Amino acid sequence: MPTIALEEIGVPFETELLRMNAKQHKSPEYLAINPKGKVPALVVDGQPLTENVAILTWLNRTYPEAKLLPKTSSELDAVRQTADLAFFSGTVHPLVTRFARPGKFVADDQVSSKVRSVAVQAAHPFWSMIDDRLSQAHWWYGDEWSIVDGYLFWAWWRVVASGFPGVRFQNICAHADRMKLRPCVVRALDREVVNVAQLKSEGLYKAPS
Ligand SMILES: N[C@@H](CCC(=O)N[C@@H](CS)C(=O)NCC(=O)O)C(=O)O
Repeated sequence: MPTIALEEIGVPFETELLRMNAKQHKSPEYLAINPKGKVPALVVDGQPLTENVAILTWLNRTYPEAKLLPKTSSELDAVRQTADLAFFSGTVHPLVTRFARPGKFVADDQVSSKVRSVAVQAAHPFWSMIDDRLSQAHWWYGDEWSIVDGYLFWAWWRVVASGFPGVRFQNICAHADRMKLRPCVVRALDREVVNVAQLKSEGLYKAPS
């Protein structure tokens, strides 16, 4: 999602493809950037910033004209936006990972299919809550698009591409369709196509399960 945010801002930036199937995110070069071995990391003037919540918050503060998050009138409302980003980062994102890449957690095929079904059950109330929220408005914050929509879209796109039958959550599906029309998302997905082609050419692409 930092890619969606950076595309929305319109500032020049470069992305670096990490070959996770070749464990490049655990290489000494990458660990020097992010010792946690996690993606994403944003390097600003040679200084790395990690964690989606921090990266998106920093981008919002640095480029306020891009309106990645709606303007707030109190400190409490501003921190509530952080809570929304943290919800996607700390609750939704890990459940999506357990569904999309269960083999990361357990090698045994039967156990990993159990990981997937537990992730589906655990995620259900959250998808329902999000779907209800989107029945009231087009975007997470009503009429105003924000990068929280970007995080939701990323999570949904990933889980559906991995075989999650998302059709019962009609409002999230409609949200994803709206997102795909936004130029920042079109450009971010174009970058993804280039990355997938590159990984395929190197024999390092693993299709979502
Ligand atoms: N808390 C981190 C988590 C990021 C995360 O889990 N990224 C995944 C890719 S979507 C990752 O780096 N996985 C590699 C691994 O865990 O080995 C954040 O929000 O930035």
